[in-house]
Amino acid sequence: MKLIIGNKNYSSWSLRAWLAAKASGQQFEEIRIALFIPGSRERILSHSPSGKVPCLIDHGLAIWDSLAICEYLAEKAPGLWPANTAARAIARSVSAEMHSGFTDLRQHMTMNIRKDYAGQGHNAAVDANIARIEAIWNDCRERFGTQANPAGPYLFGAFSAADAMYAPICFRFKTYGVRPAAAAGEYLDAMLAHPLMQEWAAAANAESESIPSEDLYG
Ligand SMILES: N[C@@H](CCC(=O)N[C@@H](CS)C(=O)NCC(=O)O)C(=O)O
Repeated sequence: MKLIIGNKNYSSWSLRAWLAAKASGQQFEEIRIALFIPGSRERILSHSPSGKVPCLIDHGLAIWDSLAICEYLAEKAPGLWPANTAARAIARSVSAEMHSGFTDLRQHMTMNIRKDYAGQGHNAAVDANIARIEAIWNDCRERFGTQANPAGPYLFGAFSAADAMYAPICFRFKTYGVRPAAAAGEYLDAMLAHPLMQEWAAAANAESESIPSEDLYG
């Protein structure tokens, strides 16, 4: 398989698919295309019919869109979603809510791993998004995380596709200095300490390109 991704510092959708692919245990070749420079659109389109990253290629079959990629990988590696039916239904609900929502937070707190924008990006709508995310994390940890088999520090115990979907939020909370209380805060710490998150962050820090329009606060 090949996974087409964008800049690790900025491309939040790429991070989701990359984490899911790694967590699935499947071997894949990573093809990184720096976004928004001359030629990048053509390069992405040579792999991805939507012109967007991420895109997974498996024996010539292109699967685009982060959530579709998670579902495809989960068919090969069923452990990517929780085993329990109720937990799996809620994992899919919170993943779909992430995929289709939180537009204010995504607009004003773009993923930018290299920056320290503590205190920036807040308005009433962004703060409502943050409150909803904290509520989701607390609810998942309380209802499923601690009771899952296997238990673990992630939303549904063991690391799942739902954690991959919320991973960019964790990097955003770090950049913008958002610190949730209680179980949500412990979940944030566990995610930021995850070896794959650290591997991605190290690669983001080593990237040389910057996208000025994404460096929102200088
Ligand atoms: N809904 C898509 C969003 C994909 C997306 O917006 N990708 C951005 C990068 S994070 C992209 O490819 N931008 C390049 C462009 O629009 O030219 C998904 O879940 O994969």
